[in-house]
Amino acid sequence: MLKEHIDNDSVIRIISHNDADGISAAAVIANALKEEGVQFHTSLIPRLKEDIVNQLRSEKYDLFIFSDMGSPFIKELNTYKHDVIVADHHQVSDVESESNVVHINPHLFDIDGSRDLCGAGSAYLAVRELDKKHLAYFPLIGAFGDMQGQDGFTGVNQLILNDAVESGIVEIHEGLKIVSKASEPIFKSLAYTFSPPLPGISGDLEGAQEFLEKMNLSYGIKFTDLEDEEKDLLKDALVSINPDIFGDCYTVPSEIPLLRDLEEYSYILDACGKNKKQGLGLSIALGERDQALDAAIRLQRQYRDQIVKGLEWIKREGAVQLNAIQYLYSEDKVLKSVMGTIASIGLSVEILDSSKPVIGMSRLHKDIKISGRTTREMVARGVNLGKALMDSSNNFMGTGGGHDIAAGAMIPYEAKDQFLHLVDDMVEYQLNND
Ligand SMILES: [Mn+2]
Repeated sequence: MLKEHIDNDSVIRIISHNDADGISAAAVIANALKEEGVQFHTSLIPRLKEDIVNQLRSEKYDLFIFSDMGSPFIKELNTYKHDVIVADHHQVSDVESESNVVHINPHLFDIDGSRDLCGAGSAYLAVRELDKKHLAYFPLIGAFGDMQGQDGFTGVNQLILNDAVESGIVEIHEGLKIVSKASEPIFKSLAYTFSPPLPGISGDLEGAQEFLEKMNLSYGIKFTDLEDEEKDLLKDALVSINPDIFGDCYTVPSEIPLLRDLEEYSYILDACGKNKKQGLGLSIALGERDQALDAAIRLQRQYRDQIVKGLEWIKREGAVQLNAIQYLYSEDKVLKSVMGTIASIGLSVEILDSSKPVIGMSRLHKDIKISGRTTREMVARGVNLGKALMDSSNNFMGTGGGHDIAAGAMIPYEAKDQFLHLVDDMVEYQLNND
């Protein structure tokens, strides 16, 4: 379908999610179309809702591409007069697509969409046949954005990695997986490394300084400026905290240093999206540098500071414990903006009890935005947060859903306590009936 539209000089509408995966999804499609000389118009939005789907219907484009979103709206898209491609990896409904809709989603093939393929991966599959293997690094960036690459790539992600390596765009080499090695003083590189987690160091600037001082390493210089034997000393000390800190790094050697590491690239896009500057992220992915990149790095610094503040808050206040879940609630502007992120990191750096899913709640006027996070161990024991948040929010006239390990919802403020108890009961039920 896409090839036909390219041959017919169609103008294409891309709608994608505004997070790192969604920006990467838009980037892989937009770069492919740009190379083919096709005109397109892109919007990056926080979530697709029925009114947006109905509004888009009247726009005069020949083809609509929804990426990292769209699967729940196949029924509506079937009634479009236009051609539509949906490249998503979120849970699907049981409505089958009509002939005007191409639906790409791992769940349709019993592939795990929370682990083995991301939205950018589905988007890549839509353009791959146009001889676009050199763009295969974007789906890997998207996978990192959705926390799929951190323990190595599996499933379809692994096949995409093979494309990327075969085409020569991506190289794999072993190294220390700490962030901003060449751009931040080393104590910040360590404190801003959340994945893999370094308990006592991740998110803790003082902890990172003390750790370095104990080894007589000066914490104010950059990792890249350390002597080789100092690097080895640091590596051994970090490996004893978390062996995963040394392992495969995925790089694009032809990129500038700041964007060379795929995982770091995803964090820069993430910082853009979280600060509502997703367009900036996409322009970088389309090749803009200089001022665009400076602005993105500034956003990233600010965002990292916010995460550190959030983690300090969790350490100070702790989560409120219910039977099967725990929750965080805040009306503070900074904390609200990083709630989902600090819930995830709080679990991984062990300042939150990992045996209970975390429900992060941020008050937005009359509503509460919910970010639910749990661990792979809890999912293996039966927890499905996507289902729990969808069913419980629907009960209070809210909306929700997502993946088993990470999900979101929006509910009216008045329903807060009842909602929490319902989610608590549902998770307890999931654990007892697996
Ligand atoms: Mn995604």
